Amino acid sequence: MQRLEAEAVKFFSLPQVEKDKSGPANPFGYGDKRIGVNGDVGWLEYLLFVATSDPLSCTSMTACSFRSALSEYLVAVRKMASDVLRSMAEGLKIEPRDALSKLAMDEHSDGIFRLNHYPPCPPLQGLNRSLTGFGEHTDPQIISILRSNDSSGLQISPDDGSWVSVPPDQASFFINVGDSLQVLTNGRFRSVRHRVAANGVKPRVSMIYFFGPPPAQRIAPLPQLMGEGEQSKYKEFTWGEYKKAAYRSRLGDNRLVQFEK
Ligand code: GA4
Repeated sequence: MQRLEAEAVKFFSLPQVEKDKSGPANPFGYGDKRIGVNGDVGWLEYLLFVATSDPLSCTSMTACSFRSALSEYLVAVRKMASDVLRSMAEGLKIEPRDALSKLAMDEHSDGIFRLNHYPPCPPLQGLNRSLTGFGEHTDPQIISILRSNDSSGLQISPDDGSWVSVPPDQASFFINVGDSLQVLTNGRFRSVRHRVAANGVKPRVSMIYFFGPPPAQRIAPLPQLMGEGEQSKYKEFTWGEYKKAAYRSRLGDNRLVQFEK
């Protein structure tokens, strides 16, 4: 965690021309303020990677130390996600216990890794508002595992429309339920809207692994979880179809609503 954070800080402190050589993120690579391809912006810069299970190759020494820290982190975070999903299956009394974890751990599963850097934002003198670091949204995948440095900003929205700050803790992981897990559990686990408020003082660095299933995976409530007579709340779709629709949407859109019955 610390090595990867240090490598990320090193990368983000490179001159802009150097960072631009790894971008623009479309959708993968280095991105500066633009989020996705549909006009969303935030007060951050980031690196987005497709997180495959293949070892990553590297061309220079700097790239090598970054990539080795990244591969090591990815191996460990995948193991953690598998354990978390197993515990969730246990909590839901689903058999087999790997019913959820195998979707995210399959060799064809669609993982994305994101390193975000939120620089301190300029004071908004006279304006009674703050800049948005990363606008409110839900994650389309199954679960996301976030770890940040000791800097605040992450907020979640319970159903009543309020916003609650998640206290920063660099020794903890924040596990977020994504849209796909909401469907797989027929709404028992809820995909949570979250956002990052820009901070005027301390730079925030976060690393997030988004666990997506294989593209051909059908996303529907697990039959072993359904009660007698319980109907699916959602129309049928595959992860590939959902992801395609998600990437055409704006960040803050409710992406599940068009799949609700
Ligand atoms: C939100 C969750 C992940 O950060 C992400 C984001 C993706 C992107 O940054 O390219 C999206 C966003 C996220 C959902 C809607 C689309 C796609 C930006 C955007 C406007 C990597 C993901 O998988 O979906």
